[in-house]
Amino acid sequence: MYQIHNPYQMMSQKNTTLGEFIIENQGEFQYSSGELSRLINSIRLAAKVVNHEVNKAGLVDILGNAGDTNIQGEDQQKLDVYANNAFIKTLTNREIVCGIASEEEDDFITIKGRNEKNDNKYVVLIDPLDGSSNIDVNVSVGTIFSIYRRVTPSGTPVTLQDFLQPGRNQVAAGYIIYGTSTMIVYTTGHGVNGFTLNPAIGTYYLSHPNMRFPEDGNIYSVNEGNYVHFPQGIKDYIKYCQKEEGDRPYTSRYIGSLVSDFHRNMIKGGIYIYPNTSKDPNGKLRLLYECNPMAMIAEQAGGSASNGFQRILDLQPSALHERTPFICGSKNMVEKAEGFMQSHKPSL
Ligand code: P6P
Repeated sequence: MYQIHNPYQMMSQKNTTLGEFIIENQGEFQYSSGELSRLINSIRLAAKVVNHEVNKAGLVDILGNAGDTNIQGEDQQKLDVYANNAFIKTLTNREIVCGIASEEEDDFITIKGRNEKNDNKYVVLIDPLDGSSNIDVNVSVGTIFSIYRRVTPSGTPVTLQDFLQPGRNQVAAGYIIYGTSTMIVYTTGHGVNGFTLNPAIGTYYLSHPNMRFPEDGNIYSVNEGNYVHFPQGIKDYIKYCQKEEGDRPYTSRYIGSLVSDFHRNMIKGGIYIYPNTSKDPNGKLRLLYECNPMAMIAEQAGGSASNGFQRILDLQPSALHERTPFICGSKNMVEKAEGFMQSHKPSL
């Protein structure tokens, strides 16, 4: 188990900063021409900007509600709109990205670049502020990002095809969690590393090197309020988790914020489930900018992610905002849940 350093302690210890880590590991990335590093750096900057706003969200009532104007007469923005604009602006300014898709945008955004040559190589898909309904109750929220190389010819405008790639094509994926501390957790296909922001100096430090999903766990995360609408396989799996036998019953932990539930489960071992239901036949979570990036991180950390029948990263998307059932976490727990989904036989 790695030691989690106190961010305030880091100033006195030699700890790798995110910037140093990116430079030290740049060679690992097969396309490395520094552009992906600059892209990760731009996400780092946007995360700091958003973190500053998220952390004072509780003061919004004093400064003016979203939709009002604040004391400077500026329009008060909803935080998820603010986060969306911050990431789009930062990514656009760095001349690396040719297109952006976001949960907050109906269609993708084309970025031609200063030379209008459409020769930037990467597309980015983001959920700028996942779990934003938790902001008002001061519960952790997060940003999720997914990065691909474009597949259409350089020099032509980006197309929907560049975004509708299966998750296994991702070149990088990560999340920022705005919690008791702010962290960036990401992978470029060579393992998963977590960086904690030291707010005193605005620097991220490598606090969670080589993060690994424990193969087993005893935490299950699912909104059991939807139980009656779940497929029988998930109902059976939940009853399996609750049965007194062996290392069970498991603990139920559900924050209602994917990034937070995922992050805790990756550190402690556990499974997150958002299944299809009779109300939502394709589930609630979005494949492109929630499930694919989290699935890449999970697999890079030794975990797994499935829709109950197929590997998430193998799913061929057909629409920007399509949804998928999502089962993700400790490898052996996901396999068990898949067994129930695929057999539909009560195995209590
Ligand atoms: P429910 C937040 O809206 C989100 O997309 C995830 O972050 C979270 O895990 C899930 O939806 C919560 O959904 O239906 O349980 O409130």
